[in-house]
Amino acid sequence: MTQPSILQVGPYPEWDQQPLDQMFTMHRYFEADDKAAFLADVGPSVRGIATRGELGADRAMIEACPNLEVISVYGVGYDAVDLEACREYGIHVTNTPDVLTGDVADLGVAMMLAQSRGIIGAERWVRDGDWAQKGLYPLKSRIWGKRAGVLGLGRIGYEVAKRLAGFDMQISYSDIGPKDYAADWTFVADAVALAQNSDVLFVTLAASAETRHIVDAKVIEALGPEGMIINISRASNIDEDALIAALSNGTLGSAALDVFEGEPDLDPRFLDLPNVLLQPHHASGTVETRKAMGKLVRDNLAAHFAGESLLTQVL
Ligand code: 8YV
Repeated sequence: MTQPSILQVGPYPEWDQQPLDQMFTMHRYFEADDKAAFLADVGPSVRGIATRGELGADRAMIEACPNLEVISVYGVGYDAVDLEACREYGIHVTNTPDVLTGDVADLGVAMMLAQSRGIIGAERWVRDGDWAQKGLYPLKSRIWGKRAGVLGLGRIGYEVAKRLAGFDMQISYSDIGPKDYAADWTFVADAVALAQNSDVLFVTLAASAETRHIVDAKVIEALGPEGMIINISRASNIDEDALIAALSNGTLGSAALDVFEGEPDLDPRFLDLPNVLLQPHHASGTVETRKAMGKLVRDNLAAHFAGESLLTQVL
């Protein structure tokens, strides 16, 4: 029996590539020089697409694969897949929730600590000899006991809030409604009011057309010159122009970002700002999590082609 053909949108570690190559006929889209010609060539044979989180499947790709049955997303966020096109053509979609939650929350908290205590600058202070030449590193404000806002109390937001509670932070959150599992934390419906109530704002929302630029100039202004924004969700949740303006003119204190519009080619203005910590979209990037994500991508594809129920179905 011939193996199902899968369009592979981005690269995977060897521990995923090997089993995928054994189970399926993999077509490496990301290696093709002429993407349109590649799609025109292999598209008709393709029955599945395996994505990276941020490298998804748009309508043109989906329509170039008329026999497509399933898209297996390597990530919890499936905003890079055109769900409307999938609905239209009856294509199933799966993602990789839960397995990455703890690591994403860990990095978000690490980013907050690094920014608030100036850990990156302090390390440079030691390496560059400033400690010996200039003396002690400038003092920073403490983080424990401060007010944290969590915008989006889903799986990741909840794990962030749990960790922040360990720092005795006063926690507020916004979501579509109060959560019964968040009795110790304060629900604030409006994002501006949440920011007014927060010293640090964590953006942990699943991205969609509705959440685009939910963190806008007003939310940023409400955080104020001592405020900090941490984004471990998607760049589209924040108005980047407004963020860069506020970081430049000091109306926002600082930010720590794991995601960027147009990543990995981020807006070069970020590189000139001393008050932003930049991370290469690697909140889920531990060996353990990436192995679990890769396994889920394969297991969902295998389940689909075996006619079994999908493990983590979006559509
Ligand atoms: C990426 C992510 O998928 O889970 C998500 O939604 O954005 C990440 O885990 C990861 O960087 C692999 O592409």
